[in-house]
Amino acid sequence: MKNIPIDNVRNFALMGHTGSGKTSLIDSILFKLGQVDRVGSPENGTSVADWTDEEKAHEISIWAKPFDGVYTAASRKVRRLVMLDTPGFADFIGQMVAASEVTDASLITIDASSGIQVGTQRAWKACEKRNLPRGIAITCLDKDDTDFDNTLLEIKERWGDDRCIPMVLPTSDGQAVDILNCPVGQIPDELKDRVKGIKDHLIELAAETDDSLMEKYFEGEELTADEFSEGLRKSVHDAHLIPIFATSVKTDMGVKETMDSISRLFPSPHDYPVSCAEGNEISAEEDQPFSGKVWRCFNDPFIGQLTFVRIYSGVLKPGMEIYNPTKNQKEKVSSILYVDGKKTTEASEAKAGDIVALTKLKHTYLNDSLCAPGATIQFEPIIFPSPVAAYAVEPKNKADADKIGMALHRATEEDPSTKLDHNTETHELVLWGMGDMHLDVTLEHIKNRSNVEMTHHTPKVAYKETITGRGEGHYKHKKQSGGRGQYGECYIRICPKDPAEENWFLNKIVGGAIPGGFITACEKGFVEGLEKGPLVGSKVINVQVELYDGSYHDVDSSEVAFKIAGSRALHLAIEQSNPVLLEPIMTMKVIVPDQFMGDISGLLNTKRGRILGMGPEDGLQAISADVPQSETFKFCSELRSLTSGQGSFEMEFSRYEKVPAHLASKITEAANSEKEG
Ligand SMILES: Nc1nc2c(ncn2[C@@H]2O[C@H](COP(=O)(O)OP(=O)(O)OP(=O)(O)O)[C@@H](O)[C@H]2O)c(=O)[nH]1
Ligand SMILES: [Mg+2]
Repeated sequence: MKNIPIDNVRNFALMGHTGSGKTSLIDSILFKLGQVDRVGSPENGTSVADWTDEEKAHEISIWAKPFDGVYTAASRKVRRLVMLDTPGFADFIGQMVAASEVTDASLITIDASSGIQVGTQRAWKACEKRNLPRGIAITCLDKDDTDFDNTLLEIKERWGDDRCIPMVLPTSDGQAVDILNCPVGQIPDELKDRVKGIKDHLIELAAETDDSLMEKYFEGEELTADEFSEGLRKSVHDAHLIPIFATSVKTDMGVKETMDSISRLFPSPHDYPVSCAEGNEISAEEDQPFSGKVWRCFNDPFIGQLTFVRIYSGVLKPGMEIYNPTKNQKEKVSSILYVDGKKTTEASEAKAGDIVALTKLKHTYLNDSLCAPGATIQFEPIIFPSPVAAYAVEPKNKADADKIGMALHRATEEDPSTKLDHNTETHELVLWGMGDMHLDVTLEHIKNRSNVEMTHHTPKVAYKETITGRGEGHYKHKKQSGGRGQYGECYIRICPKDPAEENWFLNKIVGGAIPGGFITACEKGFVEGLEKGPLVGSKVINVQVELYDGSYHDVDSSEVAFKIAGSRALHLAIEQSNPVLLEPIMTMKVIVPDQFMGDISGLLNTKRGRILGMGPEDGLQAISADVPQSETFKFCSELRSLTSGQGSFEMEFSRYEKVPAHLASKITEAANSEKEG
């Protein structure tokens, strides 16, 4: 890669609603950068960006991917464009979040035929979080019934008239004008007044970035060309100016002008210092110690482990020793790769602003920091949304049982918005993700990569049981069948235990009715007895057991005999103590636009939800509610369809609660018939 000074690097992520043309724009840009000899398209499977089997099959992007190239702008200035294509589909939000955390700016795409959509708002929100500089490409302007000005108006109404300024305007004959670069004489008559008005407004925005420029402006003095362009860059940097670009990849309109405008206006890594965990600012200087953050890991079937790093400072070269402060491990840089879709190019060095993949790192994983040995620069980890949808998975062929653990482990390690949960109570392997599509794609990816097929079903709920009354139990385990017999007898009382109380076992044996060693054996029997309750065979919790009497035999008593006596006595006692079924309750926070409040309250009601509160949050409404876990497995898809994708939610385990009696009997019957069947 040509050695381009850091000041001339433009690093940005394409973000926006699914289908708004991000990947198509990347394909078009890569063609203009000379990276490919014809323009690829996600539509017909020729996209350089959407190249994986899963992306081709679903015709959407699934993973965030870096691309870069050297661009000679219309001004003859040479810029390096480092771009991240991100998926817009809601299930893959984790990839967009990661990309937005490691780039210096964002280009948000809005399909002119649809306007601002829920994915556009998600992208905007992610930018707001870091006050990320951003521009907006209005795409698909070749489509019927699209109108640049209508979409522009919608954008201005949503995000500010003064701030959202068109920089690349369409002409009535399907061309585009880069208003800052087009010589006045070449501006079509239809746009002359408009361009002048915009430029006047831009001068004001540029002047506002600096007191001395403001003074000049008020005194009627003209800003120099440098003052004007630097002022605009600063205004974009501060997200006070959001440049808007008119594009269509189908008619090749406005793409080059957008690249020129981005090259001119977007920040360089120098303009965007990041803070490390210790609070120090790391600036993108080559002569500073190397530092970087891992934002994605991927196991390439041919190359092996690829660790994608955003470099924040210094220079990285093959063969260098580096340090992973997150894991306190040394690493050695093997190859440094620029990855453009399927194509990889070995680099002799990489520096601040770059997004590269390192091969063969041994201890480094997603969200780890890397730095020069002795520097100990650590960055805050990227916070990913928690997964909310789950599949219980099983191998399709029993012979693959050994392989699925490894394959799932690898997939979840690569994708931070998935989680693997080995539920020891239901004995199920549960894969969590951001929605059914995400889970389906993860299973497809595993099948394509590891040749392991899985089936899935709704996970079982890990019910528990407890008692609501007191009970007594007595069991004498006595067997005489020739040779040494078995003997152990115990008497117990049980009662409900306060969850905060740690002590569940009370030894009230007096006078040596049961010798010490056999008391421990009884205790083991109680522990075993609590593992399988009488209702559905699940764990029994919050029970206090008091052992108060028993008897033993000098010859026949053994640990085993007392363990059996303990476990049986406990079961008898539980049966007398009004056992009840408990279910896990999740606390949910559902976020929806105002107009869906009624529908969501209704939906939560049908799910036995208890609304805890509601109130405004970031222009939307947040409803918090307690919902039994058994009712949450389909909530993700129901919420999406009810709100046309505009609702989102998160949830966490809260506590166990009694299952209402009418449901408990159904669950108990089902569990018993399953046992018998
Ligand atoms: N007519 C027209 N169609 C376009 C244009 N840009 C993209 N498309 C089509 O729109 C569809 C979606 O485009 P993508 O580039 O895959 O959209 P995306 O934003 O990457 O979508 P996700 O990856 O799902 O987030 C494809 O069928 C494209 O061919 C355009 O400028 N004009
Ligand atoms: Mg895409």
